[in-house]
Amino acid sequence: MSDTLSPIDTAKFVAAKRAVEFVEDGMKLGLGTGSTAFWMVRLLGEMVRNDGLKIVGVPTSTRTAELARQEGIKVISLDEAKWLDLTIDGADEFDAELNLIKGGGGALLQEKIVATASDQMIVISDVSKQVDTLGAFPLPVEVIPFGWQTTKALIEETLVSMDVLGQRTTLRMNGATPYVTDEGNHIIDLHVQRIGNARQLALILNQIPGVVENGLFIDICDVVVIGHGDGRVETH
Ligand code: ABF
Repeated sequence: MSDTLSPIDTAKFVAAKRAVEFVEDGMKLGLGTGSTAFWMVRLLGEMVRNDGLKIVGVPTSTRTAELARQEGIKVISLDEAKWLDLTIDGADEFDAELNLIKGGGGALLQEKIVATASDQMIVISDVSKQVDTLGAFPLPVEVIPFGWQTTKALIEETLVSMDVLGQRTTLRMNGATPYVTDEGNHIIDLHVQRIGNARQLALILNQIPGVVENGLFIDICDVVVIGHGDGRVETH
């Protein structure tokens, strides 16, 4: 599967390969979304088909559910699983405290619910996602469709009033029409550049009426497995 990969795909592959070493027979797994997580799903599929690995998976998006079923992984709902042993997922950024920005793939709501309902969360990532301070990647915020443009204005007003790092915060819907999530909600991207207090921002955002969830994962990730283009892998 990994013979002629580009450096970036090599990094994602080796991170996924290390992460699936944590998977044991009988586990109930949260299956992440994104290109790195998709390597993990494919590797688990091989283990199910070739080694008889017995697992069930709760996907964090419809596209992960489709891939998992194609790979022969038994897919169940989170309500059927009730609780998970381990979630393996990607990220858009991670810092030294293993706090994350996630949701660039538009799946942050299911990802955060599934990761929180797990005994352990492992993030798999290429080294380019490692940052000193979160924020260079636009922070996705999921809002309900009702009055979403007003909610966007409320978010901007709140961020300016709390003077997020004293920098002009720009909000942008990705593209002319908002991205619609699996739940039919919209995603607003916060271009803050540097988030000085991610914990505070995460709490304040979710107090704003109309906001469903945001892409800051604080105190949720337990381990980050970092892949490099030369095949090296490190675990933090
Ligand atoms: C998903 O993985 C999203 O939360 C995040 O945006 C994405 C990262 O994608 P990739 O692995 O393709 O870089 O969990």
